[in-house]
Amino acid sequence: MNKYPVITAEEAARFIHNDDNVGFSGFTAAGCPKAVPAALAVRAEAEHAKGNPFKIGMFTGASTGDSIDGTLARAHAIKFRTPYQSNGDLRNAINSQDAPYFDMHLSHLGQMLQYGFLGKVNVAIIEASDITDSGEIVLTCGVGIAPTLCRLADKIIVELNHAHPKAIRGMHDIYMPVAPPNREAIPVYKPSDHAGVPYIKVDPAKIAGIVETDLPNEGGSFTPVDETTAKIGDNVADFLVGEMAAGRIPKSFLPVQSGVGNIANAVLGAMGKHKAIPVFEIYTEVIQDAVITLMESDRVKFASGCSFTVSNPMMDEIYAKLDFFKPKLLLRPQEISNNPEVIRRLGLIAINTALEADIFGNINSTHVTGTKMMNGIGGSGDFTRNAYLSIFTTPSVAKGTNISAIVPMVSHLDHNEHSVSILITEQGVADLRGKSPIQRAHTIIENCVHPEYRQLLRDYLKLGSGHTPHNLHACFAFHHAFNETRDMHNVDWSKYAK
Ligand code: 0RQ
Repeated sequence: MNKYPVITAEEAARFIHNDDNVGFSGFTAAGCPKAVPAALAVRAEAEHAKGNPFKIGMFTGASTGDSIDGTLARAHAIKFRTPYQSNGDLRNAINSQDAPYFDMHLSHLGQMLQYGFLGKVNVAIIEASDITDSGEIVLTCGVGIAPTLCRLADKIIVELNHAHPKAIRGMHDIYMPVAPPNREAIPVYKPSDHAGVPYIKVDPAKIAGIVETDLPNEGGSFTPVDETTAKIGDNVADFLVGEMAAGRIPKSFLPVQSGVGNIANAVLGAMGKHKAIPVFEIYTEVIQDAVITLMESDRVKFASGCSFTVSNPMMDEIYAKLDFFKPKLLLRPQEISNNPEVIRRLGLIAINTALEADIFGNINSTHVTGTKMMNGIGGSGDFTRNAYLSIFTTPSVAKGTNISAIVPMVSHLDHNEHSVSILITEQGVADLRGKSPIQRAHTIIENCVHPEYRQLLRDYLKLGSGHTPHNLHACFAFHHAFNETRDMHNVDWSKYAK
C-alpha cells in the first residue's frame, strides 16, 4: 500500500463544502467515482435537514452513473451541472429548474475550465485502478476531463476501485494540449497512435486521501435490435458501400465515430455484418457493446475512445481477455478524442442520432418538443461539424406514429443544415450534399419521412416562399398538434393558407 492516507467515503465527503465546485472523473457512467458522491448526497441531505444550504457545482466528462447524478439530484444538492447527462432524476431536476444545466460541446469543457469561465475546481474525485507514490494515477474505464480536473483542483480524492485490474495500465493515452499561443499539432495521425503517457501525473501533496472500493461499474444495457433499428443500420451500411463504389470512401475505409444510445449501437452492428464493408477502425468517444463484439469477430481492428460505455457483462469480457483487447483499445481525454483538428485530419465518418430533424436538414438532438431537455448535445457537435461525412440517423416516427421525427422546422437547433451531410431513417437515405433548401426538403420528404406524414410535409412547402420556404405561422404546427392532441397527424394547414 502506498503513502497516501486511506479514508472512508464519509471522511472524503467532509472535504467538500457548500458552494464548492467538484470535478468527477469518468465519461458516461464509465470511470466515475461512486462511493464519495453517494456519501456526499447523504451529507447534503443531513445539512438540508438541519436547515443549512448544501449545493455543489458539478463537472464531469459527459453523463455519469446514478451514484453521482441520481443521488445528488434526489438530494437537491446541485448548484449547476455540465456538460451532459442521461439520468432520469437529474433530467427531472433540470426540467423543473431545480438543477441549472449548461449543455455544451464536450471538447470545449477542458479549455473552458482552464480559462476559468466555469469557476474554480475545488475538489476532484477520481476513480483509479492504481496510484503510485510519485503521483501517477492510472484511470479505469473512462477518461473524460480527469487530467484537466487533476491539474486544476486544489484537492484530489482518489477512489481506488479494485474491481478494475491494475493490468489495464497502458490502455490510456494521456496527452494534454498546452494553451495558445504555444499549442502544437496533436500527434495523432491514425486511431492507434499514442501521443502521451498511460497515467495522469499529479503532485502527491494534492491527494487528500484514498477511498478504497470494489464497486461494480454502473454500465447500462442496450435494447435488442428491432426491425426499425436494423433497417436504419442496413441503410447506413448500404449508403457507405455506395460511397466506396463511387470512390468517395477509400477501399481501406475511414475511421468511424458512432454516437450514444440504442440506435448508434444497432447501426454499428449492421455495418459489421455488411460483407462489402472492410474491417474498419473506430475513432470515437463512447465505445459501446457493438464495438467489442465486432472486435471479437475481427470486423473492427482498433478503437480509440474516451470511455468503455459498455454493459457490465461486456466490461467483464474485456477484462477477462485483456491480452486480446489491450493492443486494440485506447482511451483518451475528451480534449483529444473529440478534437476538431484530429477529427478533420482522420477524415471521420461521424454517425449520430437525432431526436428530430427538419425538412431542410437541421437537427435537434436534445430537446423534446423544444422545451424538455433529454440528455444534451454531448460530443455530437464536435464530430458533426468536423467529420468528413456527417450522418444523422433517427426512426422516422416515435410514440407509435403519433410523432413524426421529421417536422417543418426543428423545435430546437443543435446541428444546422451546414454541418449535416446525410439523414437516414428506416425509410431511406437523404443525401443533402450540394442541394438547395427546397431540393433538400424534397429529398428528405420522399426518402426519409414516414408515409403517413409525407403529404402533410409536401403541403407545408406550398405555404412558404423564399430561398428556404418556411411559413413562420405554420412552422411549429406539428408541435402544436402534438401538444394539444398528443398526435401530430392532426395538423390543419387550412388555418395557415396563403
Ligand atoms: O422515448 O424512452 O420513452 O421510449 O426519445 O429514443 O429511439 O431510444 O433513441 O437511445 O438512440 O437516443 C438523441 C436521445 C437518442 C441520443 C438520443 C423518444 C423515444 C424514446 C429515446 P422512450 P431512442 P436513443 C456522443 C454523441 C445527443 C448526444 C450525442 C442523444 C426516447 O442519441 O442523447 O449524440 N444524442 N452524443 O420515443 C419526442 C421526438 C422523439 C422522441 C424519439 N421527435 N419527439 N420524443 N423520442 N424521437 C456520445 C456522448 O456525447 C456521450
